Amino acid sequence: MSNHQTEDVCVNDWVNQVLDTVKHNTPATQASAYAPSNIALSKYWGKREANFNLPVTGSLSISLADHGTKTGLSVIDAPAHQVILNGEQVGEHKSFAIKINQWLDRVLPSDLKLRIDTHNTVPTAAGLASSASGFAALTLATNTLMGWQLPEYLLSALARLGSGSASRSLWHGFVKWQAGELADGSDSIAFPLKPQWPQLKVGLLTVSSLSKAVSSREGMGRTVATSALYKQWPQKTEADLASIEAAITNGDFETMAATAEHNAMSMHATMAAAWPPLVYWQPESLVQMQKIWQLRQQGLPLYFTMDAGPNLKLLFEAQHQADVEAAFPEIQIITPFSHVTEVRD
Ligand code: 2P0
Repeated sequence: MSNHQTEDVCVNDWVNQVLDTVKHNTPATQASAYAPSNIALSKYWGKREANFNLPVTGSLSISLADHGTKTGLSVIDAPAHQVILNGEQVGEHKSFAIKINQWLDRVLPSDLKLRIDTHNTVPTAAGLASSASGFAALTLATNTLMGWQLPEYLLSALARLGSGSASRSLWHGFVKWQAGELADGSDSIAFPLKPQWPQLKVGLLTVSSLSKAVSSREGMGRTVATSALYKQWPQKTEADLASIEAAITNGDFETMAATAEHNAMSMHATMAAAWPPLVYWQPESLVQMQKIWQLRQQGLPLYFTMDAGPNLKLLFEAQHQADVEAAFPEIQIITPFSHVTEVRD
């Protein structure tokens, strides 16, 4: 048996162990769930183990309210699952369908086949990760369909098996994913943080809607393997995470947003030092960064973060929305805490 197959067996053993604890009810005929996208303020970049998607460090995110994924599941009488994305059937050999099928085959009885109807409410052009909200919605919907009634920490761990950042997308508001230490990842789980920040705004600034040439998964692997600067990253990002968490508790916008921007720039520096170099920015990304730095110099409390793509996510507070809209007429603004009543304990 190859190493990869052995590790796959380990993941399946862990899943079976978790699902052995639940009552095996007859599945419902259909179920659906919604999960928001999330933007990390301190980033997940690098895995200590790839089969369980275990991160080198913790990370902390803000969920994007009604920007996310709604997934409907229905039991079908067919030899294979059918994956539908935004109304169109996805071929079984597409990586999107392969990842979903792999996740479902781990958690479902082999004779149960589903139609998976996935709708992203995030404009694809904004380049927001849909794998996070996608796997979170799939996990929540499967939990309902199968009547598992699993606790949220286990749902977070199951969502992580699909995509690391999905572990953070089960909740609205601020969410922390702790790295954990155990080999099977049972302590590498996310949970929502209590503080809410109704004035907080996230502005999506789309620089390019082209799909990226290098996936996050490949990009982080390359960075860990070849970037000398990556050695500095775990310490830097853990310090940033602590500082952002404290700033959120204290309602200290400047510290929270400045640390998030610094964290994103540091992550991109580790990528640039990888080989072959990994630069997700477009020239226009830098133009927008310089515009933000200039506005900040003029006194506007405006910061940004960036992920594995060329688009910027601006961070500011409600009282500055008119100034931000005047400077960036094309910006799309999200109020993460517009849905505070939906935040689950
Ligand atoms: C994050 N990103 O914390 C970071 C910042 C991208 C840059 O999580 O391999 O799609 O499925 O675990 O979750 C994107 O990585 O990667 C990501 P996998 P994922 O949001």
